[in-house]
Amino acid sequence: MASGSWEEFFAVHLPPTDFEDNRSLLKEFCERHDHYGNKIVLVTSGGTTVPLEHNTVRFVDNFSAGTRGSASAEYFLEQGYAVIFMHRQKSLEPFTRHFSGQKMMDMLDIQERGPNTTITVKPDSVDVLAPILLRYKAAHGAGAVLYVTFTTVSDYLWLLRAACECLARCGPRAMLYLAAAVSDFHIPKDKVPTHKMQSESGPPVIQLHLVPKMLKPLVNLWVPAAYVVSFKLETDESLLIPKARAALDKYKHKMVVANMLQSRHHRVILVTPEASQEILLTREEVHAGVDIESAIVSEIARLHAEHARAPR
Ligand code: 9Z3
Repeated sequence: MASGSWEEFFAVHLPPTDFEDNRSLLKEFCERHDHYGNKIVLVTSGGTTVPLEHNTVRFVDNFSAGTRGSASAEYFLEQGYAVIFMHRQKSLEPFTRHFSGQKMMDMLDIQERGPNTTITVKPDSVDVLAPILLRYKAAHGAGAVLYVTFTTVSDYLWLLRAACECLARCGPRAMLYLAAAVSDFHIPKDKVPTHKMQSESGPPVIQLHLVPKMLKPLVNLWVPAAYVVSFKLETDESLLIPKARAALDKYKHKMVVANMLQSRHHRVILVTPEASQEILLTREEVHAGVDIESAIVSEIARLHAEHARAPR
């Protein structure tokens, strides 16, 4: 077993405590939707943490709020997919993302009448809430969405492999849409102190190691027939397309969605082995609150349908 390999990672790092429960949920969900011949997508969303202590007080984190993943999950449901929404605990979720912060409170009215107090949705907020609530009820009522959560990069990788093992049975009807911002670096288990680091011990020297690349076994071994879409984030525009193309060459998957940190909510480039296609929102669309994920998902769903239809 090569040092730093994915096999070594799973041999050394223990699964999260809720792993078996999540595995059962994933298995049941995939079997059910496979039975009905449904399209099924795994959407990963949000950032991962890298704990600095086993009894974790401090950790390394990243910027991702889960906007991309949570919005995309809604559009996949609209496109008729069954959706596994694998997200960082406490990051944005489909449907409720529209009411994060104080927005929900501002939509409500209260009539205080002691034990007969009533709370109502303000009439002009009903127009906003009703369509979202209807879509939420329809998705949950149909059992079309499954939520599973991770926090650390290790939790994420365990869950990702388990989800892939369950999705494999769905063949080309399965899609992986890997929008989570997964740390490239971590601290191997044996280098992480058990207890909270003490300042009396002086400034800590922390060496991060590379997280093994999981895209290779994922594409080659875990879900070889699936339509795999990875994401590439850069802050230097000159690296964006070359790195997206390098990833496609290396892993031989179907698409890289390339985006820049600064413009990610209004511009992405869909890079495939054959072509690249920019999706750009106009200033008016941004002001009107259009989600770029609507266009991303409809184009990817179209390409996935072609892939699923192709003779093999
Ligand atoms: C993305 O590029 C996503 O689009 C974002 C979405 C994380 C930028 P938000 O959650 O942001 O809406 O705030 N995801 C993948 C980013 C990533 O970490 N990719 C790595 C890389 O580029 C590893 S696959 O090398």
